[in-house]
Amino acid sequence: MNGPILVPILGDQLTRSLASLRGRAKDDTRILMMEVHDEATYVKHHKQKLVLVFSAMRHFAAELRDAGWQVDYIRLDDPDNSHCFSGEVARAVERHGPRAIHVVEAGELRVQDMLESWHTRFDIPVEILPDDRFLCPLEDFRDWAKGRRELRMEWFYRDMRRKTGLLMEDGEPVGGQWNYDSENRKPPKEGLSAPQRPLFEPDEITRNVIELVQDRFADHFGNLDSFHWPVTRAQAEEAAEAFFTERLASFGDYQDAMVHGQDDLFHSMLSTSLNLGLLDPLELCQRAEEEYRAGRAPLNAVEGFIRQIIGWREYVRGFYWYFMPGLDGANQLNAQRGLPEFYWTGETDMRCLADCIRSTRDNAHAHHIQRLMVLGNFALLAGIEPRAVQDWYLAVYADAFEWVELPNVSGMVLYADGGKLASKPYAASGNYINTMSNYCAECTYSVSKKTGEGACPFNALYWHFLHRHRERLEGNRRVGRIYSNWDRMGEEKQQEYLASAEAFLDTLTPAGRGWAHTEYARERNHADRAPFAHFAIRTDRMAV
Ligand code: FAD
Ligand code: DLZ
Ligand code: SF4
Repeated sequence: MNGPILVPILGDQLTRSLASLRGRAKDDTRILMMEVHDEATYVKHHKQKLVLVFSAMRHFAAELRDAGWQVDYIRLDDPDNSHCFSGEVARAVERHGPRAIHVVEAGELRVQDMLESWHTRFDIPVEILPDDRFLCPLEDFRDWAKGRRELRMEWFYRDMRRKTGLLMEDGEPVGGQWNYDSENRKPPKEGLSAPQRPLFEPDEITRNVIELVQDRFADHFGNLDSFHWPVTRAQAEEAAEAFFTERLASFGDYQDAMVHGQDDLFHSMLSTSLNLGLLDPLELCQRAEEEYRAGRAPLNAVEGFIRQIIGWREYVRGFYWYFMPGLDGANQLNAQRGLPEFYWTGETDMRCLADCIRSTRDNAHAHHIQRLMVLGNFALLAGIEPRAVQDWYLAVYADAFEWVELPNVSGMVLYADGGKLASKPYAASGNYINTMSNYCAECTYSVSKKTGEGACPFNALYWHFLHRHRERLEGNRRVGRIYSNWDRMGEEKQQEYLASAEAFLDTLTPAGRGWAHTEYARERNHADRAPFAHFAIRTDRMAV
């Protein structure tokens, strides 16, 4: 075949400087973008996430065409659509007889496996290019990780600061400290509220997609009325600018705060744009640093924001590829309980959970501490099966892609990796939620009551969790000493806690499978997952 180079661009590769486009001649390139059912349903994504991905893809294709590129755009309602990536590439190969395929590596293993099958399947050269939109190449992460007794984000982050030069002066961290996290845990003060972020009204392209999603994915979770996500780079830049000038200064102080009625608080709400490729992570961090240098935002806020991006975001991506396949099947705490149905319905008297689920349903978003210390903490303490939790997080958040969702859920929240990502489980009783939010004051449960009727369920669940994992956790230097409090309680009190937790757990109704999966998707997705013990280091996947 001697046709043009075929360049498939996936839904989270919406970047004009993508490696597969850089330096290519427009008249010798055929871009392929595909809306396919398989991707929309491998978990039943939130309706807003579907609209976001399809609308951003359509806008991006229009921009590429305006810039003179030739784009084959396969819409979901195209009658000939085969509804899977490989099927659409096969049709494009038929149409254009390309002499090669150039594609940027996928963000997740499931899709990467497809790309790697194309060479054999189509019998033409397939060049899979590293995704250099991330700041840490995968082989750098591997070199950093291999041989270390334990992996910790903080050490990785310091190297990333040195490498990028962000907030550095003469080789030292600005302000003399690497990390100002201890200043970033302020409880919300009475009446705390943040400026409204820009809300983008759906244009005609987005309205068409909303109709399509309402029509075809009506049984997916989530509310569509409040769709306001940025769907173009220009909108994403506007959203970023509003964050830098109006909310960044308080980002650090209230990073861990939760306020009923203030869904975004001082968070950037930029994860969807970053993950789709509409914004560049380094540019965002440089822009944040500018606010600090100009004296408009304090160091704790700017360092905290930069750490989330060049630290956590890059770290979890490296971690994902380092431990895949295997991480998705990890269950070191042997958690077996089904996901409670209220994660989908929001019907629970626990006000903190109900509010976080409401925000998730209305916005396809909840901020970090809600995901970690309310929704995640409950799943950890109640012993919910990791795959069910992974599927939920992957489905319900507009920013969820497996490379970022899985390490956060499996490692940070559930400790299912046995402590590879986090040095201790983030387990907390109701006291933490009460300190960091205004949820408890109007909850049906009493946060100060420890056991029995009307007691906050987190209190008994906390001790139940620690008790049942004593063997594993007692030796952990960050958790071990809590057991002396437990031992001091005496048997009667301990039994009250355990009985209270069990009585509560008995009330939970597990969710039916239909919430997260279409009939066949779960079997297809989980059928042959590798055991976690495998700990594969996929050198073949590491970019060179
Ligand atoms: P901000 O609070 O403004 O933070 C700035 C940016 O830092 C974010 O946009 C994001 O890109 C990055 N960031 C912050 N924390 C993390 C983190 N822990 N891991 C990776 N990047 C981080 N983030 C996703 O992008 N997709 C997910 O699927 C996802 N799943 C998560 C699941 C759980 C259980 C937890 C605890 C966290 C998850 N996160 C995920 C991380 C974090 O919650 C979101 O990135 C954040 O809430 C997005 O909102 P924001 O843009 O306002 O973030
Ligand atoms: C998440 C998603 C959805 C819902 N739909 C599509 C799609 O139709 N076409 C596409 O190219 N990408 C989609 N995506 C993103 C992919 O599922 C996948 O998560 C990323 O490409 C990462 O590998
Ligand atoms: Fe949540 Fe307990 Fe507070 Fe109710 S009392 S909001 S359940 S932490």
